[in-house]
Amino acid sequence: MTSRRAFLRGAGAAAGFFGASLVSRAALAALPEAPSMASPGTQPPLAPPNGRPYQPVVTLNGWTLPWRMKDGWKEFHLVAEPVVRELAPGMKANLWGYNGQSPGPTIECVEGDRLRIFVTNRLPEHTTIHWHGVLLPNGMDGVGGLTQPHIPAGKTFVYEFEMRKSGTFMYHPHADEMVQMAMGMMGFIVVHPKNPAVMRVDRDFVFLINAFHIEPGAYTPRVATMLDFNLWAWNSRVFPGIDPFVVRRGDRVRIRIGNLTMTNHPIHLHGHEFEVTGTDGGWVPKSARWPETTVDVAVGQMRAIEFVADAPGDWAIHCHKSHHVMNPMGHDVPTMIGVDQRGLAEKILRLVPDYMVMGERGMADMGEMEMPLPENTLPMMTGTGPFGPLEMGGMFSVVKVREGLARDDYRDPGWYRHPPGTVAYEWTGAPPLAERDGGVPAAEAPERAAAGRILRARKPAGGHNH
Ligand SMILES: [Cu+2]
Repeated sequence: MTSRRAFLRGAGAAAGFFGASLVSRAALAALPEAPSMASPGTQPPLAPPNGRPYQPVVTLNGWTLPWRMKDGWKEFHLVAEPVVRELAPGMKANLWGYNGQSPGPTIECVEGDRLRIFVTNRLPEHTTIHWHGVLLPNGMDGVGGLTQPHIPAGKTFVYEFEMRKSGTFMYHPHADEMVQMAMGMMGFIVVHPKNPAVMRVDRDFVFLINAFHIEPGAYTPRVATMLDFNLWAWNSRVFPGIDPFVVRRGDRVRIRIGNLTMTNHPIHLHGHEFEVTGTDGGWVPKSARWPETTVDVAVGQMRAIEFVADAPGDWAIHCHKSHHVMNPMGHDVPTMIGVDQRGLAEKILRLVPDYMVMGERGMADMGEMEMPLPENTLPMMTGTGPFGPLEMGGMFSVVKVREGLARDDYRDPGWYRHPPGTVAYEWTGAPPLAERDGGVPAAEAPERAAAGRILRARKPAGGHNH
């Protein structure tokens, strides 16, 4: 133990002397392997190969970091490094993350486990890792300058602590925080209860809410943005790049949602009621839960929601801030609803032959048109469902509830096939009567007919006022 630490310090010093590119030929032999992930797709849950058993989580568009057991410690190796992350098909971003992706891999362990986490810094600047919500010795808390020296570029530091309680926590730098989090550095920590029967669910998903500011055509986020982010992401993915949550009808489902952006996100699930069963402070006692369909996840919070997936179908799950279910858009879009642009368009078309009249009837047109875009950006409102354009972007996905899936089957089952007669349909009878024209027969709706007469009576009076 002591000799091992001395060895690591020695290796670190040598690496510093030879430069970052030589880090660790020697040290790597002693360090646990640092697996790297090349795919932005949701990886199958990692069944624990050793230690206490548990039901593993599924990281949305992510993965769980393998570990090795050594002398009673679970040893993990995180590598902080620049990564290229596909945010959705058609757009890649130069981010900073861990082990090949942003966010970093999920760290899973069990209450009572002793963790030794090696953190190698391959960034061009120093970093640290703070273990948000974990109860640990002060010197392991990862606040650069306060509880430890920063991890210089090219060096590896070791964190050691025991997981005193189960729950859902997050990790992120506490060093040049605004830049490093704007670049995508964050990850989840799931500590499973010692007794697998406690808080047991059938499917357990995790994702972090994050946000980026990348100008259309650019690849690297702006790092000084405070509010004006234009890519609202779940695990560094935006719709239509976010995988669905595939669940079996009757499953008890948990979704753990952490927010490391700079604003709150009201996450709304369709077709089901859920309860908040956990926060980054721990599990919520049963007596303190109530039914919800929207949970507001404030800045720096985690909320675990649970529901029984009893309704088959494709159920939307999304942030309820409507500008968070859009991809990059100009904020200068004027309200054109009801504005007759015909005269204007004619004049502009003489100068700009490709000019398109937009917004006159709302912005749905934009979801249908595939307009030419700059390289490496995404349409503002996009995606196609079984019935047409979805007109979404950003923080939107679908919970797909299906009959009879295998326990561990998370493959996308395709769109839901609605039983005949269960889809909203067009009325093809007589056209509705225009009540303002006095068309509502008094016998059918006397109060509405009366209202119509009042409207007509008032109109001339209003006109004289001007
Ligand atoms: Cu939001």
